[in-house]
Amino acid sequence: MGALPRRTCGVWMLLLSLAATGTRCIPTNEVNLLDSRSVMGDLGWIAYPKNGWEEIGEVDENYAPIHTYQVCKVMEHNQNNWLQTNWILNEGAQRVFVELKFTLRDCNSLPGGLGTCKETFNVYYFESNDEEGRNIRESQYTKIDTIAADESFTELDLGDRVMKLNTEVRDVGPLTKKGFYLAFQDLGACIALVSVRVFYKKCPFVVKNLAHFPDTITGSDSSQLLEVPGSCVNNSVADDLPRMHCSAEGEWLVPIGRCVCQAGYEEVNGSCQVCKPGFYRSSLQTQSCSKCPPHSYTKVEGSTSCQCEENYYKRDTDPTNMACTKPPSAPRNAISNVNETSVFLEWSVPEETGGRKDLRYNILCRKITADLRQYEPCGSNVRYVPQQTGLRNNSVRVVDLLAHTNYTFEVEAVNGVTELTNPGRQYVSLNVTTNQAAPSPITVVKKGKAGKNSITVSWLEPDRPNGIILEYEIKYFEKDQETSYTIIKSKETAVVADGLKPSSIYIFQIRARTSAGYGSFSRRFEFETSSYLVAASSEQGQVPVIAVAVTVAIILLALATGFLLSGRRCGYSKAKQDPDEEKMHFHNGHIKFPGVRTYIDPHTYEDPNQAVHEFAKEIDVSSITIERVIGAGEFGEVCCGPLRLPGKREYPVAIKTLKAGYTDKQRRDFLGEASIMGQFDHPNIIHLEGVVTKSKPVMIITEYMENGSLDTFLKKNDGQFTVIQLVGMLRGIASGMRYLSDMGYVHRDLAARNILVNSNLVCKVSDFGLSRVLEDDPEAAYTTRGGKIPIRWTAPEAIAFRKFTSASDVWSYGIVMWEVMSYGERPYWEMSNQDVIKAVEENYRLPGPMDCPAALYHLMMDCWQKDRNCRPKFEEIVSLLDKLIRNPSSLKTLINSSNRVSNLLVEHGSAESTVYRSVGEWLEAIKMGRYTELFMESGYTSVEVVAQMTLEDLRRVGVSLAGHQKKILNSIQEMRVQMINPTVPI
Ligand code: ACK
Repeated sequence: MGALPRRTCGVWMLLLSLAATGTRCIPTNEVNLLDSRSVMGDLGWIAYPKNGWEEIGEVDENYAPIHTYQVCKVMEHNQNNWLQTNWILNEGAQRVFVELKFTLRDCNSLPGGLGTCKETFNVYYFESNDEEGRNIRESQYTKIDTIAADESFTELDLGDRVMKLNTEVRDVGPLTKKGFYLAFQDLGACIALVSVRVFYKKCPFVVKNLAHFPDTITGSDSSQLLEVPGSCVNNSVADDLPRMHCSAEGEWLVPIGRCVCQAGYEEVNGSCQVCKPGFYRSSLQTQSCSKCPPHSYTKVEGSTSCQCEENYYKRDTDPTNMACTKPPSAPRNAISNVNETSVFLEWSVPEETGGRKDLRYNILCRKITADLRQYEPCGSNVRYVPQQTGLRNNSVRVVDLLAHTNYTFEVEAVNGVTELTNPGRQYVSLNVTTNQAAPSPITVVKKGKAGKNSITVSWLEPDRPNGIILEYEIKYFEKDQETSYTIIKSKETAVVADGLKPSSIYIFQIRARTSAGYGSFSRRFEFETSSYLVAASSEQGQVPVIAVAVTVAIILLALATGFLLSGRRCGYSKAKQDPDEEKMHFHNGHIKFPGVRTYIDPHTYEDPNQAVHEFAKEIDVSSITIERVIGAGEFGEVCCGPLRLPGKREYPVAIKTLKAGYTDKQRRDFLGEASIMGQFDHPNIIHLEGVVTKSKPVMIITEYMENGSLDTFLKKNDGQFTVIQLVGMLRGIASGMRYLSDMGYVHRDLAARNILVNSNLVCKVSDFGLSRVLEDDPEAAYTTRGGKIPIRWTAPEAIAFRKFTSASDVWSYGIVMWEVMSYGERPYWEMSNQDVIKAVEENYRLPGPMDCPAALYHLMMDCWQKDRNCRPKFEEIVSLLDKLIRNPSSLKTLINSSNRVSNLLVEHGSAESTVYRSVGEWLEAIKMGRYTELFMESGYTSVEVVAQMTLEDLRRVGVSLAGHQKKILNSIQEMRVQMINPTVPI
């Protein structure tokens, strides 16, 4: 018999199969339809002929059967041994895999049987929908493949028990029936079929992008990709179901789309988990559950939104992550500012903005009816700038109101949730009375007589004067030279513009002023001056005579008129030709000649009440609360308390009262101060709030100055301030005085007691009276000429012959400087007024206060120059003090204390003469006056600037002669020494 002994063969095959296979781990994407190794009982395969394939029934160490079939008819001819598996259900797979593990004997290693020995076997399959059992004929099988061994074993291997196991896999398909049989055909080989595994491949269930993809059997074709729709996991959704592709190898490829957790759920580890109470998820766009925004809550799981707390609201359009909000409270601190027939309303944001950014304001306007009984809506004629409702800014201008009418404005605050609530309107209201409207523009302007240098212009009253016209303002300038213009103020309807160039066109514009203010300027009118040539040639000889005669007549008439008028007007307006006319020149918006009078003396009003009401606002007594008395004035007590103007913030004011039993003159004088003060507007001049004249007591309301009058304040704080602080105070006073002198106002009683100090140490000039100097100043004494004058503060020329000017104010300013630097010491101590007058007359001056910087004492001494023209102007004082403040080291040099003798006066010596007032004066003194113009043109207009000059500068100015350069430079050098180390004559 040519077969290997069965027993022996069975043992080596068994060992081999165990060693080779071990514990089998099947990939998850393979599904076994048959695994011979895992069948516990009889495999039930059929071998025919019966002596072909035979099963070797062995068990492994776990006593599990190992089904191994072997055949080894290598010595016999014509072998055709079939081994048929039982029916294998394909479970829907169209393509299955057959994995064979086997060993095969190397024919060469067999003794003799080479002619018949085979080294391959065939594998077949047969498809059927039912079990066919043995009824399949060989011809019905379809061949899958001929299987050859990669490695065959030899006799030697057998001895070593080293077996070589082959594994071959073949795929079968497409399958179309429910099941199939496999068959193994042996044609004369020595084979042991250790295991047969039949499986198909699937793409296993997977959750990808929040979608389930089911187990999916791969397609029938090895290159086929099956598109598989996923289904969203619980609580997730998708617009388009996501898809994936199952490859023939059982791999998921190319995922498309995804599901997202529905609102109220969030994705955690591939599933959708519900939002906890207190959290919400409203939109599929957000990733995860969010905490409820401020002022909202949710008590349930899976919330898609949060509910607002009580009294909090949300608009549908509010983002879900926005806090719940409230309507705003009413606007605060609303104030109004009336300008003729327009009113500017301004307010502060409400205390409670409700937490929203869409805060807006609406304005409701009502006006009092003609019968003054009730309010009615303002109507559509009123305009609101920028608009009436939905205002974003805290202000609005309401224009085109009726003049002299009472209005109520309600400023309502609203926001996006106002309409969702019903808390009542949140508004602040303001009562406003419009002023008289300004006059309408002048429309008719005519050219009168035009001379070579002048044009007479006349005009008609405006169509709507809206009150009594107080004056006209005539602005004119040479055509195309608008930056340099002149303004004439006139009470008449005609003026003569003079100082003009011949044959030149001038532009004129005129506007009227009533107590309501200025109207708009008229349109521009162009008028031309005449020329000599034209006049001479056209009038042909005769006319010049007439012209000269007319001119002379006009001049005489003008002189006569001027004379008469100046007599009538007490001569106060020395700068004017016509007392009803004022003239100011402007260049680039600045007054060209400061000092030209713009202050209007209330005396010039026939009715003093008119003056008061022109310059001072009438305040309703109910707006004032008198809290305490702070002092005694000439006319009555001075009190302080809060002023509460309708629509304005409350602030403290000083209240000067006119005591009961006053005479008409006293009332006039008392209110005269308000008429003066009301004309000023400067940070160093006490500010007038208004007057109370319609009830008693009559009052003047001014800003409140916390630190009271400067002299008392300094005495109280002796030695407490730095020099810079003291100079700062002096600078403020000088600045206020510069303003007054520019306005043409002479104070006459400048003294520390008449300066008030506020909490920021700002000093303001106060005490503006008409007869005040004579009446109410306790320092004022009667002079030999009968006037009552504050001797110690007053310049000698004012004492001697009442020459009160800004220059005499400068003298007083010098005394104020002395008071400040000596912390409120009394000037000239206890000397009598008579002795003071005498000493000053004899050129004695106050000595420098203790520790006073030399530069300041030097300035004081300048203010006390006998010749008033030699005293510095306030303008110069301000700029000098500014320089000292900017350069504090300049204040370090003090007056030599050993030379300072208190209680003695110092002689006003000649050393002062080396200090030059102007560049011109200096150049004249060194006989270089010819260069004055060149210096001025080059901007070297003050000695301070000149003191910085170098040789280069001199050359640039145009001083080219070496000798002159030397002379000037030497003098500049001296000037510098003088400035650094001012000589104080002791
Ligand atoms: O030195 P005082 O406290 O300051 O005493 C006088 C007093 O009234 C009599 O004039 C004080 N006084 C005057 N006007 C004002 C003001 N606007 N603010 C504060 N105090 C003032 C002054």
